[in-house]
Amino acid sequence: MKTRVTELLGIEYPIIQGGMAWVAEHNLAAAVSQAGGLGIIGAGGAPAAFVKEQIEKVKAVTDKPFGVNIMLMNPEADAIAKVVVDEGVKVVTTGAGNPGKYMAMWKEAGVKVIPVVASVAMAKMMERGGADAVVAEGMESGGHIGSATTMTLVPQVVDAVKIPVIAAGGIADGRGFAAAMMLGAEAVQMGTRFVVAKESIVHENYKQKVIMAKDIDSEVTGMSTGHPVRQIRNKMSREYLQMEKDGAPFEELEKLTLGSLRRAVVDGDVVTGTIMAGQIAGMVKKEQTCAEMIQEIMAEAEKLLSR
Ligand code: TUI
Repeated sequence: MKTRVTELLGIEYPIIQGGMAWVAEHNLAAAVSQAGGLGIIGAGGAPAAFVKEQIEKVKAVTDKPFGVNIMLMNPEADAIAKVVVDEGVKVVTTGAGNPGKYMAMWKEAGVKVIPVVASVAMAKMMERGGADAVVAEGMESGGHIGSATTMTLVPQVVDAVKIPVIAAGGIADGRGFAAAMMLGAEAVQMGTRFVVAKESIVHENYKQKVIMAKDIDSEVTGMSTGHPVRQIRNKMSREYLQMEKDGAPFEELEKLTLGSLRRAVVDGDVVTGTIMAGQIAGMVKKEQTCAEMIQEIMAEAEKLLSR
C-alpha cells in the first residue's frame, strides 16, 4: 500500500511505531523496521549518550529506515536533537511540546521531521515551520495526551494542512487502520499493540496488564497539572487521582510518579508503577512478533478497503 508517507520514509507499510519511553528501545524499533514499518527509538527521559547507543544498536541489525522520538520535556532534548543529526538518523518524531527551535537544524541535515500534535493549531504551526508530516494523536492514546479524540482530530487536521497526516490513538488492527485511511490519514502510528510484541523488552507483568485490560480499564491522571497521562488503572493511578482530588500541590504529585514508568516497564511493578497504555488495550489480546502484527493488520485492512 503506497501513500505519501511510505514514499517520504521509504517504508513498505504505512505503519509507524509510537516513541514510547522505556518501551521503544532498539530491539522493538529494529523489529518494526525489519517488518516493513517504521521503528522508532523513544528517547523518553533518557540521556543523549544512551540514545546514541540505541541508534548504533539498531543500525547494527538493520539497513531499513528507522526514527527517533524526542520527548521535548527531556532536559537533554537539545543534546538528543544534535545526536540524531550526527548519527544520520533519517526521521525524527517529537512529543509533549513544540520542536520549532530544532527544525532548521534538522531540515538542513535532511532529517524528515514529524511532530506529534494534539490540535489543529499545533499542526498548522508545525507545517509552517517545515514539518514533513504530522502525527495527529487522539486522547485514546496511552501516555501524555491532548483532549481531542482521534475520530474528531484526524479529519480536522487533514483539512487544515497539506502535508501528510498520520493517525494515532485507538488504532490496533485492520479495522482501525482502514478507518484512519477513511478519515484522510496516510499512515497510522501504533503504540499499545507493540507493547506486547514478542520483541518488546517490556516486563511480562506489564504485558499481562495490557492483555487482560478491558475497554474501560484506563484512566487519565494529571488533568489538574496540565500533564494528562493515560494509563491502566491500578493502585498508583487511584492514589494519584485521590491526591489530585484532595488538591495536593504539583510538586507532591510529581514526586509520586518519579520513576514510576520505569518501575512498571523494567521491574514489572504493576502496583506502584505507572502502566501507560491506550484505550485500545481492551482489544490487544496476544503476543505476536512485529511482523505478524503488521502482516495481519495490512491483510485485514486491504480486504476492508477493497470492499
Ligand atoms: O508525548 C506523547 N506521549 C507521551 S510523552 C510521555 S513521557 C511522560 N512521562 C510522564 C509524564 C509526562 C510525560 C508519555 N507519553 N505524545 C505526543 C503528544 N504530544 N501528545 C500531546 C502532545 C503535545 C502537547 C502539547 C504536543 C504539543 C504540545 O504543545 C505544547 C506547547 O509547547 O505549545
